[in-house]
Amino acid sequence: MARTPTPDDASRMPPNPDAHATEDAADHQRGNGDEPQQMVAGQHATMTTNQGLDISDNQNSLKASPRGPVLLEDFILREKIQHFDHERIPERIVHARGSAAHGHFKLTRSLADYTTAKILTEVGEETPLFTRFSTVAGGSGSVDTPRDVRGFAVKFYTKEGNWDLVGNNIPVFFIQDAMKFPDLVHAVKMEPDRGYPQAASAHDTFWDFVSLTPETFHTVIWAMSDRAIPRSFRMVEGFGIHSFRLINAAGKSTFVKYHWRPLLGLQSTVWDESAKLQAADNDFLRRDLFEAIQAGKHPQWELAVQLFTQEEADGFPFDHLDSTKLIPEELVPLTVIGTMTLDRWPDNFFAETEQVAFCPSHLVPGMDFSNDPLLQGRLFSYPDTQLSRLGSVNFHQLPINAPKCPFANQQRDGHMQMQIPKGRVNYEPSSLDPTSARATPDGFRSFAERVGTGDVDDAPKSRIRAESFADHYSQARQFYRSQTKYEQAHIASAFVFENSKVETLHIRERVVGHLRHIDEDLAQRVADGLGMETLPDAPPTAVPARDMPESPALQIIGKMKDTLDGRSVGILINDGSAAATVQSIRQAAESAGAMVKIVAPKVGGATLDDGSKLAADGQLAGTPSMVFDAVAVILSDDGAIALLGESAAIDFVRDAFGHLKAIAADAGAQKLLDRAGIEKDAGIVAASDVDAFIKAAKTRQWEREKKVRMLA
Ligand code: HDE
Repeated sequence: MARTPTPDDASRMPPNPDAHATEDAADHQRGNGDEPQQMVAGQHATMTTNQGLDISDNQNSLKASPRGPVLLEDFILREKIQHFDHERIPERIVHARGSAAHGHFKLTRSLADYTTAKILTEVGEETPLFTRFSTVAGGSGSVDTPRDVRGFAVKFYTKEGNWDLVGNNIPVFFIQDAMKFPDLVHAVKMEPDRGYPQAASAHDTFWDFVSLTPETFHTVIWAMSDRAIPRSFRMVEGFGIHSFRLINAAGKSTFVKYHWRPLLGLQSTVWDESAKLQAADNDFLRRDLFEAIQAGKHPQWELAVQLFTQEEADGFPFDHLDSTKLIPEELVPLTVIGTMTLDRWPDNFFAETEQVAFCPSHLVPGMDFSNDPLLQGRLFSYPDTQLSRLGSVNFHQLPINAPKCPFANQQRDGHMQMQIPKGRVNYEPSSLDPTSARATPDGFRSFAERVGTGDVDDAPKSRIRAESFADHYSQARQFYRSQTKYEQAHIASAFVFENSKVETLHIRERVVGHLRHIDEDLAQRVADGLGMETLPDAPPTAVPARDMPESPALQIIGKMKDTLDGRSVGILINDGSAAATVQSIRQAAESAGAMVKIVAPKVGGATLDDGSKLAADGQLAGTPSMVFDAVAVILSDDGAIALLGESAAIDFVRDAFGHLKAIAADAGAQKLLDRAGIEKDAGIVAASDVDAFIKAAKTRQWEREKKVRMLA
């Protein structure tokens, strides 16, 4: 019986010459024949099974007859389906949703006085790295823009081994002791009986836990600030949070805190924008990072350090071992020591972004830990979780995790061993193989800290929280009072929003009670926003808040840059739009550093007034103004009238206005603005005044906010 032709017939065509070229490359990669041969996906001209058997038909399973049962014998079908069935691995228990990029770090200032670590002493050296940004609470398939802390984890492939700086975009953490981490995470994740909310802290269990755990309040107030709703991963700061140690050649220890500062400046969204972005584009931050890197706009961060001695730490008004505290920049200034550039998107999301395994105990000689009890717990947790996630003690052999310097020891075997160690010697000491790996005096040494001095008290062992950790409110107060009035309003509103989702009244009351310790005005605003008749009592506290000097470095607005560099501008057009105006706005925005996208009712584009056809980058219904930093609306009279009946067009301008963005409009577009009820202000400019538009587009119109939103 004649076989029905199938699409696979095409794949039986002779392999193309390019495929042979890549096959050569694969052969080259296989080395001189000594190493095990590995087929790299996509680098072989013909399709094979996992055993290297050429496949002749990738469309049809093997059947007893054309309409008969499929045969168990069909090992090709079984292999394919079985591999597919096992594609997923457990997602990270926290930070499941992430996006990453390759890049490098270049040291500009040596820390040789403080450390022997080559990565921090060899000025001009470029160290390859891999950086993963993440949300914390949501699953791997959740959204990019919930209110949440962002992970900021960097793996430096140094000459002396991998150094992982596994930080967050907020410089403090919710809890002081690793013992509380599973409780914190259980409380913030979806509730166990109902399975929601996904990726949100606005629910009873989170606020129940934090309101019973006063140490969380400093980080909670950061998480209620606009830091938790960033505009882009490219525009977040990063913090190692804990104090670490640097050790110099003389064995002297200096404490260090690490800070990443984005060269594009900080930038946040407003909450309504963030919430709408979750519908407009689940992948907003991932797409933003990908598109910027693909466009050659490689994001950069300065690495800065705060260095301090044990004696200086002894004089701080708080305990530097307490991760709920930061060291204000005014107390210990930041020294910039180098720059990170992210310039390459991973080739494969699973192999790299998903399988990368960070751990704070990945460090190099010249570095060590502090006694921060949160850090100490992390040292256990990360390698432990990699075992359940990646399934084998050999996860360090995965290409994304393997050091780029030589590594050797007598650890052997285990699931998925990828190496083939040679010889008899798998132990040490040994004399049979003089080339087998030995310890070296130059290797990693722990700082010889003495119990009874410095950080470590001479005291009986106990399960006790140090008294020096007891002040839970002073830095929260300092943070709140250091914000601009706009940011303070956002914080108060975030508390109101989140607690309005809390169904249990006494939890809401407890939260407001804590806020009274931080700032009475904040507590009152939140109580009003929640519709409370009276202010609840503040809970008892061992250490009442002290007033600390304001620290403008804690603001976001103060750290935003008036720039279009790395930002995006959307231009809404329709048939008949003025070609010259579209062109002049596009040119000006691009030369100011922005990426420009054309939005039209049809993705095929629109015919402009000069008869030319301009293709759209996005269709109006799927490209709302949330995805831009500023918008221009260029419409003919007829084009505008056609859009008055299109709510996506009205929303385009209304949302841009509500999200405090600059809008350039020509005469036609004014009809749309009028329909949307938009009043003119400094951010609404004539499309002909390109300079005014670019100036307004570089910032958000904070003064407009009181007109568009009832903030707490
Ligand atoms: Fe993590 N954390 N964490 N964490 N963390 C994980 O490790 C943990 C903490 C951070 O992109 C897990 O590989 C404990 C602070 C980032 O792959 C896990 C404690 C900070 C990432 C884990 C903390 C972080 C993680 C889950 C309290 C900022 C994502 C998957 C003692 C300094 C890394 C994994 C990536 C991931 C444990 C607290 C940052 C379970 C026990 C503080 C950026 O091991």
